[in-house]
Amino acid sequence: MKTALITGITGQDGAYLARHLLNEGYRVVGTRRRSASTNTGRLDELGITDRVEIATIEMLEFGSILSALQESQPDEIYNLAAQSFVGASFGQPIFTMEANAVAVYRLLEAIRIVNPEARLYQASTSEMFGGISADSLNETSRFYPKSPYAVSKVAAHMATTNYREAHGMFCCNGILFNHESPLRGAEFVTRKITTNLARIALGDERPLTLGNIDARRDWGYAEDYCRGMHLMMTRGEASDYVLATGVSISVRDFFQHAAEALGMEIIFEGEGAAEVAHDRKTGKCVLRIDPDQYRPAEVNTLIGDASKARRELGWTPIISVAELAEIMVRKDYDRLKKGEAIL
Ligand code: F7E
Repeated sequence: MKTALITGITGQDGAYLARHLLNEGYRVVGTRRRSASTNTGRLDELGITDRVEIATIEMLEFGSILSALQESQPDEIYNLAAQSFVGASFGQPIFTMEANAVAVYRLLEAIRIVNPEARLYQASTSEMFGGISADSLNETSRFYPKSPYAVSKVAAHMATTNYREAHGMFCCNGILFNHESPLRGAEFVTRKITTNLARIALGDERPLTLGNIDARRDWGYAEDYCRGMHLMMTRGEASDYVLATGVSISVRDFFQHAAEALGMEIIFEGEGAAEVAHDRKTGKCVLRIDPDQYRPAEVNTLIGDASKARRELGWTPIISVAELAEIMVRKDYDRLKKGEAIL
């Protein structure tokens, strides 16, 4: 039986990956930070809390990572722990660099010391391309990070590649474009849209507020992407892979898909910060723009080209963005209707 260590197991990707690996027959050890409360909501929702071992780890502490590796003796390590909110990284650039980049060096060093044969998956991101305007971004595209988050992820990406080249370790970077699900954190735009539309559909009068609704993203379904992470780790040789759908739509279009799935008929009026959206059926104002949500530097458009993953891993995303919006908003509607808490 193989052992997988997943840092950040309590997040969206950690939960889906844990379930996938359990189904593949792995022993799964997940790490989380020490805190007063244990947030296993996503693992509970997938019904796997009792099937994973939870270890406490502090990614800012080298000794803590070293002990976790010595105790769990993993064959595969999936580093999903991060400060993953791009917007927040502008206010916390140093913490973001520590948690997302320096921590990866600690992990790489610890693996090299404890067991250099262990395989590492590093969660890289499409945000690294940031300001590159290309129709389709792949593993050879240039990086142009536009936020402290993206800068930290470029550093981690390069460190991971360097350990592969310098020490011959099996280290791969998964360059994942945005991937969402009903388990997505409520502060990310897709989930913010679906939780708030569900609330409005159930009678709440307060409109949702968003920032730049013209930003375009290549949104896929998180479970598809977690399957891809595992495929990267089963190869004979380590390499880096883009996972993306190849379709990019705006925040405005995602909002529209989700609203339509709840039976709303959306009409947009006005421009820029004065733009609003109404539901034609009820006459309710459902969306306003809040300029406080604008980022100091924005990534306008991202579209990925996953042809290497398709060719070498046989990976293809299954769920389209319109289906994704529908799955998410229906789930949030059902949760709120039953009086359940939003994860
Ligand atoms: O923003 C715009 C915002 O926060 C998407 C992370 O998982 O994916 C994620 O990063 C877009 C941006 O995701 C609001 O300005 C408008 O253009 O959902 P997001 P992200 O920044 O793309 C990548 C791949 C990662 O690696 C990251 O860890 O939506 N937007 N209005 C808004 N965004 C938010 N959050 N809230 C708004 O009100």
